[in-house]
Amino acid sequence: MQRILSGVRPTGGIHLGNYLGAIRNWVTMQHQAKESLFCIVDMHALTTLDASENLAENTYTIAAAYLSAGIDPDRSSIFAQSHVPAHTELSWIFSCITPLGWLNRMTQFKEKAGKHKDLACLGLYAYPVLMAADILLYKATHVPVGEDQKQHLELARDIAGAFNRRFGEDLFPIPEPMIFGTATRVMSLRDGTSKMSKSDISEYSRIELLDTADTVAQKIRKAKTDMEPLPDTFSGLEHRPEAQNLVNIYATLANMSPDAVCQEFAGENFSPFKHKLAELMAETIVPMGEKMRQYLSDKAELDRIMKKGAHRANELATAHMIDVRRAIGII
Ligand code: AQP
Repeated sequence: MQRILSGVRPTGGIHLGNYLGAIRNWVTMQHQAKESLFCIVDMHALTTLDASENLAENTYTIAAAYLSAGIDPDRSSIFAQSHVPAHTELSWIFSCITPLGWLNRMTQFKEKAGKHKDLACLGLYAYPVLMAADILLYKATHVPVGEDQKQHLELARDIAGAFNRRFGEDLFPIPEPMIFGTATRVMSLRDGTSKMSKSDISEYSRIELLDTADTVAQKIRKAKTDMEPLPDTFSGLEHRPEAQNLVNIYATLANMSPDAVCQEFAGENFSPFKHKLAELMAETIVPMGEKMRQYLSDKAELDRIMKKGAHRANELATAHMIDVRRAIGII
């Protein structure tokens, strides 16, 4: 792998889905790639920014989560997206070659805009174009993300191809999505048909990386399940989305197959399973949360790490934007 890039929006409540679906994979991949860049995509957070949210604190929290999960700042660049102005410059250039028809297909816009599409901001609609710029600015070859970002990644590939054809130069490599593991789509603990999300109004829908062991246990106890016992194979969980989700999370945390988890608890009700799941989860989450609190108590250190990351990111971006401007004819 030549160069990997990924990011998380600092929208508060970073959760188990962000960790298992994305960040955990980055930790391994940083050792396999020639170069890795992980940004805190604060410009993306503006698309849904709530007046009550503290963007600055959330930005530090995501940086602390990267470090606590095992991203090594001496190996990978950790930085805030807004500290590299070329993201928005390239995004504008891409906006001028991206047909509206491509954006109209984006399901995440429809989900996030909800019933009041006309009131949604332009930034939310253009979000996938900025995401394409995030990736292509660094000529990233591999992008490790959760399943929900697959469509945006396909758009980034289309935009790279469109730019290369329009300006007759292969300036942008076509990035490969890296969506793997048993937790590519961790679902809400309250509704097994919607994904675990930072913006869900119910805190009981997600396990946050800063949750204590007691909170984790309480959220798992209250997690929605059904009255049936656990079957001896995963396929026996058909039409039971909440149970499927919990078994998948268990399998990922314990490094087991979902079938092996079902075999272990076959015929039992959810109570002993949930008890063990809460323990497993706390073993992963609680030490990470403690490290995050330590990092968060030293913002100067987080600033230093993000400044170093932004320096490297700006170096790559500046060199690449010279080629982009030349290809277009911007003098
Ligand atoms: N539930 C999930 N399961 C697996 N992976 C997930 N990711 C997000 N939710 C899940 C992955 O986490 C990375 C960062 O996501 P993001 O913060 O950029 O935005 P998102 O995908 O919209 O995540 P959220 O948590 O739902 O945030 P809000 O509510 O603010 O929009 C991505 O790789 C994503 O795939």
